[in-house]
Amino acid sequence: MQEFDKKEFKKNVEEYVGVFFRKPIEEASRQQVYQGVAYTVKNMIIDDWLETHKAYEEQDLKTVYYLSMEFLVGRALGNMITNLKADTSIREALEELGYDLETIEDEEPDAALGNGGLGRLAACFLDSLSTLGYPAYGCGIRYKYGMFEQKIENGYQVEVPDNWLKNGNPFEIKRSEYATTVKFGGYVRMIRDEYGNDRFVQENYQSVRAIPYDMPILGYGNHVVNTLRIWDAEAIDTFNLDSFDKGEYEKAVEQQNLARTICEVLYPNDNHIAGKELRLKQQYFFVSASIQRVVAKYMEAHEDIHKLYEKVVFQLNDTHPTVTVPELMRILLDDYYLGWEEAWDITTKACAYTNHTIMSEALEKWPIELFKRLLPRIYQIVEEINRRFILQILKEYSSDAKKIEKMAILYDGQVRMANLAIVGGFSVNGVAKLHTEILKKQELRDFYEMFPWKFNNKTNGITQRRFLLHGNPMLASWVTGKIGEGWITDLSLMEKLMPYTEDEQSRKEFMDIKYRNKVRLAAYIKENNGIAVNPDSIFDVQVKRLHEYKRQLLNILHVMHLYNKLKDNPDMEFYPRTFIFGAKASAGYERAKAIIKLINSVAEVINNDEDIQDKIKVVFIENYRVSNAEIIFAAADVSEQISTASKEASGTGNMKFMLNGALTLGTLDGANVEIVEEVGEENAFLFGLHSDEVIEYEQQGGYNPRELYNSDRDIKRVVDQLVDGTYSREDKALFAPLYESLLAGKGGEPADRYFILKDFRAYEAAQEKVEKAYRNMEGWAKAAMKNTAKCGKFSSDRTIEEYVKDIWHLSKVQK
Ligand code: 26W
Repeated sequence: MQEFDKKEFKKNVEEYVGVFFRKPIEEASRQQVYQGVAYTVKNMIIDDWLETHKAYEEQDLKTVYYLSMEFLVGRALGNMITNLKADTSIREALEELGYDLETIEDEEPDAALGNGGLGRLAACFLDSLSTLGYPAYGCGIRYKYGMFEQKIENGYQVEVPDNWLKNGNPFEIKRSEYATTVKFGGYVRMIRDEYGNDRFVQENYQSVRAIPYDMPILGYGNHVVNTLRIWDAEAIDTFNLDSFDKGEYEKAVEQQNLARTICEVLYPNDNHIAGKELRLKQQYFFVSASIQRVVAKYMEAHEDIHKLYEKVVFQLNDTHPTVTVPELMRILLDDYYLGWEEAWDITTKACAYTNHTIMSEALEKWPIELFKRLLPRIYQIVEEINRRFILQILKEYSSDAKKIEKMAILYDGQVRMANLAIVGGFSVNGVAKLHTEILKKQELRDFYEMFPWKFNNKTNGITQRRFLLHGNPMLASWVTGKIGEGWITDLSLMEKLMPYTEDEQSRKEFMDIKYRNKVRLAAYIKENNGIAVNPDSIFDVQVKRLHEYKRQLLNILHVMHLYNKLKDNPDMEFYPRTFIFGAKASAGYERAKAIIKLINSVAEVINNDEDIQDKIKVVFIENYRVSNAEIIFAAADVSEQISTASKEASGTGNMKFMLNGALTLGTLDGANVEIVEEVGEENAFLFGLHSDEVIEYEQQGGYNPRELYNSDRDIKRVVDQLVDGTYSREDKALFAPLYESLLAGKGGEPADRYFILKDFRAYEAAQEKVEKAYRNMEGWAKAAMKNTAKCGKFSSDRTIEEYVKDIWHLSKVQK
């Protein structure tokens, strides 16, 4: 890349606007200027992109292919400018053109090709891989509609389609030259080839053309550009639509429909499977296209397919891309004519699986009938993998019949994807220490016993480039002023801030920045929600997907309880507090949607009650997503991480808050455990049941919340307020399903399955400690700074280095 030339930059922006929109820049809309800037910035990295890939080829480097149904990358422009280190110069250039950088950045829609944690983790990993200089591809789907846009109407969530491509995507490049064909359905026929070998061919199938689109992933200040390759489907035009042959005509139309639907929309479920046929089509579609391309590319530069695993490793982001295992087998067996053992040796040395959840409703299982009908050849291969695996089980545990029941890949009419992923790869990892332990001891215990060497932990991380450098520029430059800019690529250097926690002036500066970030968020809330919030109040924030196990309900019940106390006792000591929520609920998840409505109803009542004198404010931020998350984390005082212990595999929001100097109020769940290990218990607020206690209760079928309800008047009061019209005057039954979930359960599920009432008093006590701690501003400032100073471990750079060392075995590119 050449030196940044401001004049040249402005000229380029003007030229793009002229060529695309036939307008002088003075008359262009903001969106048009954004397009001009985006193309100009893309142009600045094109040479680096080419050179990076040339270097990979020349150095013949092993590459990781991160296979994921989701990449929640968010906006690209600001991130690229940051990683180009061109922030100041581009800001200046734009100002000379009459625009500020933030306004232009705001024109870009988020690339919301993911639900939540799993997709955002994939995006952080790509950022780290490029910054560290490792050869990597992200492989995924180019959904036409990403995560839905959330509108709140009359307190209810309304889902609006996210048409993120409507103005085009300046950063992508269509690579038609790498298109491949993916086949569905039909049947498999065995034929004998000319050498007398049995061969399997799929016939009478439907096929679609898979077309890759590449997006550049730029490393920080190192000119390394990796690729996020997402696939779109197009119809294959081999049939003449005017044909009089009815069968051919129908087939052509069916194939067109298949191509139209596959990449239409991201399934908006998080931690819950809907078991839809189209989803399995999506999975096979992007996996087959990716693996075919990877093998072809490998063979362009190498002779021996047997050594594929020396240059290629596939990381499966949860079980969603698990058909990688049989698809690679298929290619090796049917296209390269390898024997089973040879093919299995290569496959199991090339695939590795990450588990992201222990929620049983998220464990993927496909009905055999569906799997076989859609993927007949793949199913045959899975059958053979299963047959051989069962023989292995019998050999090792001949007397134990239960083993087969628990471990078989095909069982009870279903294909169990986690079992396939574990058997078909060399590595299984959890995403936080506690999570990995639970996998080993509970969920995957039998597999751990059989293959202990496969199991390992990789505690998640986040990229400080997006969530501090870009999201919180004031704090970022303060940190750089104190300790230099090394932290941007080595977050462990944040430790160097520790001495400043003892310095009064530094504490003042730190809290002053927090205040200004609160003012920034308050302005955002005013503009987007019309609610005025007080930046002097405690900003207490819970932003994440809405799920019962994450216990937004516990948070809002506690707010209702505080409100009761204040009403009873208006003069009680009370530090003003703003409770901020942001969360999307899956479209079909009724209880989650009821919780959103409840939060909004509680907000409506409390925010408009003059008796309260603005001591409590409740805000539900509409359409929580990566772009507004950056603003929210920067402004938080309290980070709510209150999942039922054992349920949150890791959490990554918890790390983003910590980085930005918020104190964790949480359970000993997921990565909270490690956060507290780093920062010290005295700088966090822990409460609630431990994971082993939760697991023990669960094994006994739950606990009895009625007893608590009957014996604790305050608990009874808030629970009753769900159904007495306090928050639903128009319809008392509105929140009855929530009331029921706490006291009765439904369809055999235990009452208060997530221990909300059980943990209520402990949570209240922890909240009281928060208030007390905040009154001591000096102490709070110290603790907040320590959170920032001790967050080094939680960089995704550290996580990636661990994956490289223990699983992928990559080398850095020499540039
Ligand atoms: C099939 C439907 C479905 C969709 C998404 C099932 C499961 C998922 C994901 C595995 C859910 C998910 O995002 N899990 C989150 O992964 C994060 C990254 O590791 C963790 O930090 C979160 O704790 C975990 O909930």
